[in-house]
Amino acid sequence: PKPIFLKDYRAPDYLFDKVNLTFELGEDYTTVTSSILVRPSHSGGSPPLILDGAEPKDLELVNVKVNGKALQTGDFERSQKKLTIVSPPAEAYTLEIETKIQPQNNTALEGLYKTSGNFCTQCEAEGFRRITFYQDRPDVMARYTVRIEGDAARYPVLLSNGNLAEQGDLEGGRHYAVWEDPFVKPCYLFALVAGQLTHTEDKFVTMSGKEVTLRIYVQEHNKDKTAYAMRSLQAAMKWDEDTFGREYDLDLFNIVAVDDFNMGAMENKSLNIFNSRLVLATPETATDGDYTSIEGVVGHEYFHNWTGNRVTCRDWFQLSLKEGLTVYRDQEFTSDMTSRAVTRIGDVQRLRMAQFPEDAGPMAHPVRPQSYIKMDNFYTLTVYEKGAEVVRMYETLLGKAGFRKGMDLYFERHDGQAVTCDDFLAAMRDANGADLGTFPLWYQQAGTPRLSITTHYDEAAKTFTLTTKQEVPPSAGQPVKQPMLLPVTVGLLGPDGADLPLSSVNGRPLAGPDGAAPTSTVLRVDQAEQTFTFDNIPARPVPSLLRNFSAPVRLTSDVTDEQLIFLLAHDSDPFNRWEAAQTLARKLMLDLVGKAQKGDTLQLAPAFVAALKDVLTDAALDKAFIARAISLPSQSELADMMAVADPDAIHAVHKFVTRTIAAELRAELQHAVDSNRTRDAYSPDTASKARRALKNTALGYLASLNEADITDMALADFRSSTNMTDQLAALAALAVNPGEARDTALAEFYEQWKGDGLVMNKWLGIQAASSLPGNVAHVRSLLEHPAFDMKNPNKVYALVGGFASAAVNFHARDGSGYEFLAEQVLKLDKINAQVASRMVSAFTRWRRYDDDRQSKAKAQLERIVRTEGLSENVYEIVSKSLE
Ligand code: HT7
Ligand code: ZN
Repeated sequence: PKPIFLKDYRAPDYLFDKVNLTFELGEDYTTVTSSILVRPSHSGGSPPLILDGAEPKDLELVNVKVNGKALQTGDFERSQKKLTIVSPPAEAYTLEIETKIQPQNNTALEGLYKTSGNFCTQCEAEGFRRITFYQDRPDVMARYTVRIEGDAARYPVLLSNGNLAEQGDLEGGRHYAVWEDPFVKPCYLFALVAGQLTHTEDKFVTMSGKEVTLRIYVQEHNKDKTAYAMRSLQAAMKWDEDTFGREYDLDLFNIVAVDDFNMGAMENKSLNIFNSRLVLATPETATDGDYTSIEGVVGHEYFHNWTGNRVTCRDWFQLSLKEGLTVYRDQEFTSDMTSRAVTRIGDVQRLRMAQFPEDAGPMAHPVRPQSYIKMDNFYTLTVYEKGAEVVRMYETLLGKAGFRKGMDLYFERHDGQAVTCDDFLAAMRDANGADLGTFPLWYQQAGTPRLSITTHYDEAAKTFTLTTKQEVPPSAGQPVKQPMLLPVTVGLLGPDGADLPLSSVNGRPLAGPDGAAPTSTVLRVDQAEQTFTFDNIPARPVPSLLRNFSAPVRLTSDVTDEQLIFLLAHDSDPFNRWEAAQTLARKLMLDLVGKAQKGDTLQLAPAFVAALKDVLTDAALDKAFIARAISLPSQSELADMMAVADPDAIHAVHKFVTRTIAAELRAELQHAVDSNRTRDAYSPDTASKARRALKNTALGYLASLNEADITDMALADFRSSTNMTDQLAALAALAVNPGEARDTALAEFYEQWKGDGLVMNKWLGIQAASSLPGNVAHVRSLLEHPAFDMKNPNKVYALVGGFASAAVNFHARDGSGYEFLAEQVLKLDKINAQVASRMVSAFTRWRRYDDDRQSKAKAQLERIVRTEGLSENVYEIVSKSLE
């Protein structure tokens, strides 16, 4: 397979002004007729028109006409994945193409496919070419009219983008609907849904007084599970008006929930299609985490209406233009709806746990990648989460008001266009007259910058100096990198823990919005080495560095353990309070890992336990914050920080530290459980979620002690809980230790929930991710369980993905975990290449392990890459991993 390069981008020779699509839905096949008004984009010659398509087995060409006249052999060429109109007219013309497809056999879940008997589409990134031949690229934007015809009994609901223009009955029990979308769009935003669905309806009155009808379509048995998604949608519409002045632009907004979906959701114009796990929620079946995800993802897809749909990407290399920006927007939405500090902590945790490793592995790529084989492989944490951090850095550099000015100019300049990340940067820069220096490098250089900061206090001069050094590590194809502009937010704490006023840095006076000296300032770190000296610092301060995680870097500093404990107790920046505990925990645990590897006895620093106790018992703190602050860094985060990752030693240390904390803070943890249990009816409000988060974190600690009274308590909680958050937390606590209670709880949970596919995914996930020795055999047996289905992505993510996320068993010394994953990847690849490539990605970090594990993982990667008929998706990940 050949890569596609950003540097080869060329504007299309032909534009499509208007597209009429007709779908005749059938059981054996579906006929698609497209009629496109084609216009040459420039004068001078009429080069061949090359259209993208799928292989003949997935897309049958019936006929092609130009201006109503059928083309003869020789006038067009159909190759494996293209249709070429050899000599098209030099003036505007109508191109008509008829194709036949078999959605019922489409297990790849891209293009038009069937899920639970209903038709549905997924066209991003390049799925439209499985429906008909087209210039399948985002810079070809057209107005669409869509006519859908189908059996009225089987498919009573017929939906597409835009407004319903017409509907009626046809002969033979069939009916039709015609949808018109007044906005131009690329084909990746096209959508069609047809089937037996019911809907709930509400409305939203926009800031200009327009009434918008909101509908959520689900299967009949899920009708009572849409209330939270509907509320989230209304909140998102209001938030986008209040925060960015963006109003919804049609009279109807539809969401459809489907069970079989490769990703989370899709922002098709006015017809969002969602994985059902991100729509359906009742207190009994969805956890607090699910509720938070639903609100965030409903918001995310809605926000795409402006950042993605009204202004879209010129090409797929610019994906972060819409995704990084929209993730930033959904993070801000969640912050405003819930707790800003806790949201930021969660977002940074995810970045560190998953994006940092990606940025240090063989698939490392810039936020704007420079090449790809399969675009689906670039819907990555780097493009999404690091991309959001890049957007956040504009906000940090320009201030909230400056960022809003930049957004306004971006929409003013580019509404209705397909643009690039450079256009976004230019809008931010021009709206503020800003000097963004080396900031564009964030779009070009892969890898997480390493920032080290050393400090010096000059008692006599009353100055405090920070010396910064930054380095961007080499990555595939980028051996040498330049320093980038990093906004580093800093505060200095005085001896009483209060922020010191910062009157000047490097001789430049500082002033906050009110003219007074601020207590935080943003340093522009853009050289390999720099110094920043603060004047008028009366006593040696404790520095609070990189407040709110103001740049996505790996920070090291000379801040001592005692200073970290001080920051944990006093920092006015809540993110850095949490970060202080994490930094300390990471240091202590990595040190213990070294000891465990040598077989030394392990001891946990009493000062650390005491600091955690202070947090745990501080009644003034937000309970959700406490839950986060007492949680240990994840095992994958620790592995990522080691020269040679040792999953067994990390697991042993994690277990040891957890148990030691549980034993030493037993009374406080028990109190946290008892005092936060409630008989109140479930509510997903922030305070109630915080209470449950603290209770369940404390329960997790206590369960690690594996004592009979705690097991009895967890089992009683499991049986008496009235919501899924508490029930699943109790099940997870019981599942940590092998034995009767574990088996009983898993069996009871299965009996209670076997009729609910989404809940069963949680049951599969808990078992799959277990660290109990030899779990691979159990996971293998679950492949045959009725609760599992290889064709359903959610189930694969729960069982196969869950297994690969649990380091001890996936990296089992005997190689059984690697063998298991390779087998599943090869099976899956025949069914759904996108899902297979997500699963095979667990192998990408194989070089981080010891020689023995490396050779076993490599053998499996070689086995995969040698396999005949491997998809491009899996090939790209595996071949890059082996490079
Ligand atoms: N923009 C959407 C991306 C998406 C997708 C991409 C590839 C394959 C399947 C997919 N389903 C949805 C989702 C989003 O970021 O909003
Ligand atoms: Zn998105």
